[in-house]
Amino acid sequence: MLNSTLQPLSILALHGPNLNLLGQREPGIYGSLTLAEINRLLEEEGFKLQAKVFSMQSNHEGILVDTIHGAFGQYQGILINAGAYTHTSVALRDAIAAVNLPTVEVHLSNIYRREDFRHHSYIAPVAIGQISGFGVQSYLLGLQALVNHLRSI
Ligand code: CA2
Repeated sequence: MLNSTLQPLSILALHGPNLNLLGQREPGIYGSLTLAEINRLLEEEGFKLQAKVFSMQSNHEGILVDTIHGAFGQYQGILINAGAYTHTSVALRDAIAAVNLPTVEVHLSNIYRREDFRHHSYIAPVAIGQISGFGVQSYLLGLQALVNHLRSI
């Protein structure tokens, strides 16, 4: 059966610090795709799911907080790889809790197989779920999970 009656969704994909360097350094940990390539794959996956994906990256915590605030009323859900701010930022966690938009946390690497300081996420308790360790597939699986969640509420 065609899904032609599905409500179109708008999803914000947020990328945190240093993720603009993807594809240029450390391909062994983070893969060889650039952020632009990941964003294009997210758009394509979104198209299949009838969801429009808007991507944004910043190295600045306050800009990410402002972007999360601005998401309220504009997007139905947030897909976030907060990078190193995952492990440090109460401000990002509070912003996600404040806008109360369903949020999925993703990581390219498996943060639990890495240094101890990466094992704790401030985002996880305010996210509906977390996907970690599958490279670019973490983003695509996260988007699928977020859209499925939004269509089920
Ligand atoms: O695995 C992930 O997706 C991380 O969120 C990536 C963060 C790291 O701090 C988290 O613990 C796990 C780091 C992103 C840095 O990205 C780079 C990309 C290319 C070259 C250097 C860094």
